[in-house]
Amino acid sequence: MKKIITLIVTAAFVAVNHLAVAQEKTKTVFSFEPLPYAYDALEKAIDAQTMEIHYSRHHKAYFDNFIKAIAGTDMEYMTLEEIFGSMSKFPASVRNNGGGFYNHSLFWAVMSPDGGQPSAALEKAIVSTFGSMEEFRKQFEKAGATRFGSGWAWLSVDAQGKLFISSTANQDNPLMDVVAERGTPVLGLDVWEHAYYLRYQNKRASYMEAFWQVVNWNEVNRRYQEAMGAK
Ligand code: MN3
Repeated sequence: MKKIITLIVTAAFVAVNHLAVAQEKTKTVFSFEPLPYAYDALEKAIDAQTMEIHYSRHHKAYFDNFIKAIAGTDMEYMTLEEIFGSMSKFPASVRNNGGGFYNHSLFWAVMSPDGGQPSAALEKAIVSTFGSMEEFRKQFEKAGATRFGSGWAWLSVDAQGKLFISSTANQDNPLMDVVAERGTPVLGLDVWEHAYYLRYQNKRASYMEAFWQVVNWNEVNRRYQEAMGAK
């Protein structure tokens, strides 16, 4: 009898252990989300052809190459935030394509043809950090304008809950441990030439100025609130 009970207990233990391993080994679902508006929805700032090429070719290629780069590795079980937090341990293909996948997903979300206004909380934080909304826009545009070559301009929340503006090269972002100024991005602007060249040619400054007309403040407000809630 004792032997049978031991067997049952052992079997149950093995089963529970298997279940725990199976749960631990659930792959993360990375999905290529549809653009939340039509290609021509942001015409007042970005033309439809640029949007179509940018989303369906550039962004899609980053996504596909990221999925290939993590295939068969532990990264298939990690979130993007976890991967970025240990970015220095992983290959450049993951940094470039995982960054490209995340950055563009954020970029589409923080734009909209009708994006509302900064919330009272966000506007207060922007004014207390940068002096005024106007000064914030100026500093953000400067971060993009002074990025030599390709990269991004960001508004992020740091570990102390303070806003800061930064710029990263290529497809890096403030979540990565390889980046000097780290935080949670709430607004990002792609300043690669592919983001603006058809309409603006080499006039990056004009593109950045037009960007404010299509910022989805409702989404930026949501991301700001979420980042502050996590402090
Ligand atoms: Mn891009």
